[in-house]
Amino acid sequence: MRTQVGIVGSGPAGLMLSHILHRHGIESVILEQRSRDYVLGRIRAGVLEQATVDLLVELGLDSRMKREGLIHTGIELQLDGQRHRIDFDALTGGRAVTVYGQTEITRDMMDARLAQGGQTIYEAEDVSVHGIETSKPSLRFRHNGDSEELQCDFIVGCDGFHGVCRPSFPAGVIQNFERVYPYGWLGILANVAPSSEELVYAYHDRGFALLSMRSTQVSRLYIQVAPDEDLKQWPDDRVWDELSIRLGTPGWTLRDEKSVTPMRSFVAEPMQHGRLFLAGDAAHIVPPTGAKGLNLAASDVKLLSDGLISFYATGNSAVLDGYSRKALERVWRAEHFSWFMTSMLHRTPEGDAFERKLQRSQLAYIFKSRAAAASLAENYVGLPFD
Ligand code: RFL
Ligand code: PHB
Repeated sequence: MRTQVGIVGSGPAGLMLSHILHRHGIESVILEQRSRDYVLGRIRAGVLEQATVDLLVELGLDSRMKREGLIHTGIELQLDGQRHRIDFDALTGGRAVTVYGQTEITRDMMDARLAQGGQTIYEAEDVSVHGIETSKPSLRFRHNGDSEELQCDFIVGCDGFHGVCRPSFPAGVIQNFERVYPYGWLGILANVAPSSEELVYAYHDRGFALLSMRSTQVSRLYIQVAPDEDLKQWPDDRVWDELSIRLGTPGWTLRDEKSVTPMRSFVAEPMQHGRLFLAGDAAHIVPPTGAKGLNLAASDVKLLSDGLISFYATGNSAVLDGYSRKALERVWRAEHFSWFMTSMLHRTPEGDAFERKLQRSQLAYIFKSRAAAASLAENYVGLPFD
C-alpha cells in the first residue's frame, strides 16, 4: 500500500489533518488501533475555541455544530459559594467559545471521511514506524491477521499520549518536560438540564468542582479526587452529595459510566524528526482545567497542514521545517494557562494554609481587576492561530 501522508490515530488530530489534506488534493491513510465504535464511545473534551470552530467551518464540518453547539460568552468562577462571571464578550472584544462534545466532532469528521471515500483502517494492530530518516518512511501493522506495509512520503503521529510514534524517535532526539499533579477528576454525565447557563469553575475547601454541559438537557460534571481514586468508593449518592456541597447543584440522574482522569502537564520537544511529525496529545498533554487539549490538537494540525500543503505545491520544505518551533510557541502558552488554572483552583492534598491564601488572593484579584480578568479571558477563548 502507498499513500502520501500516513496518519497514526483517528482522534480529532488525525481526522482533522486528513480532512485538510484531502481538501488540498493530498492523499492520506489513517491507521487506528481501536474500532470506530470504541473511538466514538470515549467522552472527552467539550469546549472549542473560536479558532477551532473557524477551522471546522472552513472544512465544511460545521452543519451539526451550528445547530447543536452552544455559544458561551463567559464562564463563572466560584469562591465561597459566590459566583463571579468572566465576561468574554466585554473583555476580549466579542470573542466566545462553543460547547460541542469531542465525541460529536469526531462523529461528524468520521462521517464526512466516509462520504469522501477517505481510507481509515480500524483495528490496525502492532503499528510500527520505519525509515523516518529516509525520504520513504513506512508504517507496518497487522490487520485481520495479515501483515501489511503502508509506504508514505511523511508519517504523522496523531496517536495520543500512549501512542507508538513519539517512542519511535531515535534515542536522544526528544527532551521531555513533565509535571504530574497529585489529583484527578471524577467525571460524570447526567441527564439533567445544566443548572447554570455558563460553565462554573468552583474553588472549594473540599476540592475543585466543574459544572459543564453537552446540551441544554445534558450536564457534564467533574469533582477533584485522588489521581488513583477507587470508583467503588463513589456510589451515585456520594457523587450527588459532593456536587451539591461544592457546586450547589440540584438532583440529577446518572447517564453513563463514571471515570477518573489523572492530570498531568507534558511536552515533548521537538515535534519532528526526519519524516515523522507529532501532533496533538502525541506530543503534549495539558490538565483539562483550561479546556485546551482538543484546541491544541486543532492548532497543531493547522500549522502542520500549512507545511505539507506548501511542500506538495512547491517542493520546498521551509514551512514544514518551521512546524515544531511554531507549534511549540502555542503549546507552551496553553501549558502555562492550563497549569495556572489548575494550580489556582485545586486543593493540593498536602497543601498548606499559605497555598490556600495565595489561591484565594489570586481569585479575588481576578474578580476585582479588569486586567487580570481580561488575561484569563484572552487565554480561555484562545489566541489566534497566527
Ligand atoms: P486522541 O484523541 O487521544 O486520539 C489518539 C488516537 O490514536 C489511537 N492510537 C493508536 N492508533 C494506532 N496505533 C497505535 N499504537 C495507537 N495508539 C493510540 C487512539 O486509539 C486514538 O483514537 O488524541 P488527539 O487526536 O491528539 O486529540 C486530543 C484530545 O483527545 C485531547 O487533548 C482531549 O480530549 C484531552 N482531554 C480533555 N480535554 C479537555 O479539554 N476536556 C476534557 O474533559 C478532557 N477529558 C481528555 C479527557 C483526554 C483523556 N485521555 C487522553 C486520557 C479525558 C481523557 C480520558
Ligand atoms: C467538559 O465539558 O468536558 C469540559 C469543559 C471545560 C473544561 C474541561 C472539560 O475545562
